[in-house]
Amino acid sequence: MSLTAKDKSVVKAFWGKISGKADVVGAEALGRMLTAYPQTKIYFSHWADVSLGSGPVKKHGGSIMGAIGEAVGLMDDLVGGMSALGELHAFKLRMDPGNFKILSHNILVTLAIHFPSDFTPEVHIAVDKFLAAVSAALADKYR
Ligand code: HNI
Repeated sequence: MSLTAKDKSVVKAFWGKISGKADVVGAEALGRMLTAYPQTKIYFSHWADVSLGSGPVKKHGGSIMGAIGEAVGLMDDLVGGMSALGELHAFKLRMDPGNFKILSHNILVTLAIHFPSDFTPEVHIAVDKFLAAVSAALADKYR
């Protein structure tokens, strides 16, 4: 399912409102994923602490949202623009691509909590589609 011009403009406008809190959102989304979906912890077993609010979770949450912020600027060519990150997850980390859905869900939950008035149903569907497109681009290397 590709992003329409409307989806892209809704995502861009919403991102403009939330980008200042991207680090906080990323840290909470990652921490929620590791807490509520403990099977995802297996990929982070080399970290000293995988709990919500820990140093590595905060730092890595910021990196993830940084990459997603970059993806907002790459919406016309996500597969090309995200190919290096796709290779990392597929070949180096050997992460099960089903996990992209789990993280995306946790990002949506966190956005809804932090931005209740901006997170309208219209924003919800556009951001959901955007995260699915980012995930599909990252998973392209598994094919
Ligand atoms: Ni992911 C590393 C972005 C989903 C497990 N990941 C990264 C890095 C970025 C990143 C950026 C750092 C790259 C670097 O250092 O060069 N990851 C993203 C994005 C998504 C995503 C944008 C989805 C939208 N990653 C996931 C998921 C998992 C995951 C769903 C596992 C459940 N990622 C990792 C692991 C690393 C990683 C593990 C290495 C972390 C480390 O510190 O060793």
